[in-house]
Parts: sequence; structure tokens; C-alpha cells
Amino acid sequence: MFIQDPPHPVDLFEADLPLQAELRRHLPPEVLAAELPRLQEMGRDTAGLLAVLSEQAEAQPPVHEPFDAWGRRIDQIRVSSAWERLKAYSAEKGIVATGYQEQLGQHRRIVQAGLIQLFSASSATFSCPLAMTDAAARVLLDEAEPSLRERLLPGLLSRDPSTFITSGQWMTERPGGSDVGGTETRAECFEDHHRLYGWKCFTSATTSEMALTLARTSDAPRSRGLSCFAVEVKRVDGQLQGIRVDRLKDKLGTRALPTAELTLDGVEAWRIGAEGRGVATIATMLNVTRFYNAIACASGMRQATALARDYASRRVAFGRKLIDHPLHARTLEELEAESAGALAMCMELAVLLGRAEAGLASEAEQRRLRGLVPIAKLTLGKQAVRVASEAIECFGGAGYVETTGLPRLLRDAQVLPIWEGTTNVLSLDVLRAEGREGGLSAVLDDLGQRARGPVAEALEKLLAKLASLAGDRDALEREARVISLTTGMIAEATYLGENEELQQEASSLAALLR
Ligand code: MFK
Repeated sequence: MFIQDPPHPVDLFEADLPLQAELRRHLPPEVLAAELPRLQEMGRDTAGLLAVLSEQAEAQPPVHEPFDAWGRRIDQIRVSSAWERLKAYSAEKGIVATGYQEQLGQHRRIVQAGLIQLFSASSATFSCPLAMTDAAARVLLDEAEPSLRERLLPGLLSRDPSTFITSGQWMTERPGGSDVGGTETRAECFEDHHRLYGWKCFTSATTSEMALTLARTSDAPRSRGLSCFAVEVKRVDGQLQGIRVDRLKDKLGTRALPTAELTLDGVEAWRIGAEGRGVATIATMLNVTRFYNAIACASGMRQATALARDYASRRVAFGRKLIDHPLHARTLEELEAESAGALAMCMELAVLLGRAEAGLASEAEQRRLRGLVPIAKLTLGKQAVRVASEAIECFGGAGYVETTGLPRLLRDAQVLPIWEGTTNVLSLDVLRAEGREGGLSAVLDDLGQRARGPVAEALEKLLAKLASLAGDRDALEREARVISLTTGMIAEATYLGENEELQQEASSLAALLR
């Protein structure tokens, strides 16, 4: 009787030749040599420890216990021991801390991008709390009072599991996850702190020790009345102070990740940044989380592609292995090309972010970073879903059966275009970045210098389209998504085409532009 061999967990460093090639391209040899053991070890873990932990964490989703046995309100969210171990693992590997490792200079975000590329898809979405933790660290460094910074930052950047803390980001309320300016939560001012009153409806990583959030500090309309706050989650005698967990969300995917609805009932909070500048303050945070989100997309694409390739090398149909069928081989090549292009985009972002944070970015690079973050996040979000869907199809009916573990690829990909800004909201952010800082022009000017062959031709067409829309704001808004996605794919093909080791992937990706 025929029994099909299932796909095997893959060492995602060994299998990710584009990652290796991109690290060689972007890192000086001595930095790469020093970092290689850490990356290789994590790659081995993706086929071992991390594969086991992520499966266990998925199988044991968080549970909300509103009351203890005696009827006392405790609002405990119980997570699996595997989820706790993923937290400890990320501290030990310094995934967040690497982004702040001074001695790595402008290369800090490149090394970190390599680590997130390996960790994210094998972490049952523990990369989500890490993204928000990193972003909170950035905001605290840039904007917080020294005393608050000194209290919270060491925990966020700790490599010791016993002191490592994570941060949430409580932004979404009833008026919307996108339209943050409608936030209803109020902040009451006391001597040296505030107390917050309101309802947050989509708080991910709710077991985090702290969170950044927005609340209304004045009657000024919309975002002008909002300030940014840090909240430390505290318990006294087992009881949450000033917070009630109303319920956990029942989500399509990211099932190991606790996401809750919270009532804030006088929780203590510390303002960060100027009063009435909450959205601008938290925008720093959004840029870091969108960077992580882009890498989460690239990571998921790599995992899905590696599994589809592994399966195709063993599955026989119509008398030969799937991989030996020219049409299936082409599908795999296209998955490879999209995965490699996505990674090249993340590495470009990592270069720019690292240079900006090390104080080395030119004015043009800073504008380019501002434009490229939303373009990368929205382009890769769509690709992640497309690639996951195609990869699942490579398994036929087995890809549709829960117990194979494969449907998770698609479920977990589907959140990536949604959270941290939907495709349309980010397309409008690209227009905002252009209007205020010339962010899109900076991306396009740079591509004009770097794009070659068919990619340069696609860029010409895009520039002609943009020229035809000049001055017509409504038409520009209607086309914002097409412009952003086209720019994103042209950018990927351009950056990938610059890696001499990845010419095959680059020409497959360029072919997809036609
Ligand atoms: C694995 C990886 C996981 C990743 C983590 C997952 C965590 C999941 C949790 C969530 O999903 S939380 C919800 C996420 N929500 C969002 O991402 C919000 C989406 N909405 C937007 O991005 C809107 O565009 C925005 C709220 C920013 C628009 O609000 P407004 O009130 O219409 O903004 P406005 O008035 O245009 O801008 C206010 C200021 O912020 C301006 O500065 P100025 O006052 O100085 O002129 C803007 O320039 C600035 N700003 C806005 N967006 C910016 C920005 N600055 C820099 N970068 C940006 N992206």
C-alpha cells in the first residue's frame, strides 16, 4: 500500500541560499564570520527545537481565567510552557538586543534581520511580541524621560531570560485599528503620572510586562488630542491593577499568541513624548514593527517554499517526482524568486534602518527609509499570502488538512497584510510620506539609478503613469495601491538583481513583472 512521505522540517539556514548570499553581500567578512555560528545554530533549531516548540505552542493556545477558584478576579492568561520557552530562547539569542548592539555599528539591523528571518516562521508568531518589544525600546530611547527609560529599557534589551521583558502595543479601539485618531481612551493627570480609562479591542501579546498605548489628554480633535503612554502591567495579591481582561480573541491564525480585549480602569501610565503628539510618537514604533512584519513575511515565504520543495523532491505523480515535472518546477522557481525578492527588500530596509540608527544615513537615505517601510510592508504582506496559498496547493488535498500542519501557513500569513496597517492604509501612507518628506520620490530616484533591463522598463512605465496622475489627488488615491505594489515589486527585483549570486532568482522575479 502506498503511504506518502510527509514534508520534513527543514534547516532554514541551510535551505535559505538567498539569505546566505545576502548576508555575504551586506556584511563585512569579519562581521559575518563572527555571526555565522549564531545563525547556523538557529538554522539547525528551525528543524529541531523551534519546530517542536512552535508545534506545542500552537497545540496549546492561551486560556483566559477571569476568576480564581474562590471567585476573586485574577484575569490570568495561561500560556503554554512552549510559548514561555520561545520567549527565553529569543532572549538568549538576543534577537531584540542585536538591533541595539553598538559594536555592530550600521550592520546591527542586517544581522538582526538574519535572525528574525530564521526565527519568525518557526516561532508560532513569537516574533510579534519581539517586534513590539523592539519598537518600544526604540520609542523609549528616542522619546522617554531618563528615569522611565532606565527602568524599562534594560529589560527589553536583556539577553537573560530571567530579566527579559516584552512590550505590547495597545492601539486598536472600537472606532478602528486604522483610524487611530478616533481613540476614545482618556488620560487623567496626577502628580507624576496619569491614569487611563477606556477599552482596547485588539491587544496582542497581552501577557507582556508593559505596553505602549494612546490616550486622550485634551479635547483637541482627533490625533491632536492624543498622547503616547507607557503602561507597566502590575499585580498586587494576584490581581491585575487597573486592567480587566474582557476576553481573548478567537482568531483565524496566530493561535499561540494571546490577543485580548482589555478594559483600562485607572491603570497607571507614564507619558512619552510631547502632549498631543501621540500619533507622531507612536509612528516611530510603527516603523520598527513594520520592518519586523516585512521580515515575518519573507520568513513565512521561505518556510512555505522550503516545505513545498522538500515535498516535490519525494512525491511521485504521473510516473516521476513532482520536481521533475517542468510546470511544477516552474511554480517552485516562482516561489523561490518571490521569497528571495522579499528577503532582498528586507535587507535593503535593514541597511537603511541600521544606517539611520547609527547616525550615518544621508538626508536622501532617511527620506528613502520613510517611503520604503510602508512599501515593503504592504508588498510583502500580499506576497506572503500569495506564496503561502501557492505552496499549500503544491501539496494537493494534504495541504488542506489540518493535521498536516500546513493550513497554518496560510492562516498565519493572512494576518501579515492586516496588522500594523492594511494594504490600503499603507498605500495612503506612501502618499503621506511623499507629501511630507518626498519619501516615494526618494525610493523612485534611487531605483532609477539602480534598475536594469526589463526592471528599468517596468520603472519607466510606472513613472509615466505617475506623471499622468500629477495634480489629481482623487485619481492618485484610487491608484495608490497599484502604484505602491508596483514600486515594491520593481524594488525587490532591483535589489535582488544586484546580488551576483542570485541572478537566476532575479530573472525569474523580473519575468513576473511583465
Ligand atoms: C511578526 C511581526 C508582527 C508585527 C507586530 C504586530 C502587532 C499587532 C498589533 C497591531 O496591529 S496594532 C494596530 C496597528 N495599527 C496601525 O498600524 C495603524 C494604521 N494606521 C495608520 O498607520 C494611519 O496612517 C495613522 C494612524 C498613522 C494615521 O493617523 P492620522 O491621525 O490620520 O495621522 P496624521 O494626522 O496624518 O499624522 C499624524 C502625525 O504622525 C504626522 O506628523 P506631523 O503632525 O508632524 O505632521 C505624520 O507625519 C506622522 N506619521 C503618521 N504616520 C507616520 C508618521 N510619521 C512617520 N512614519 C509614519 N508611518
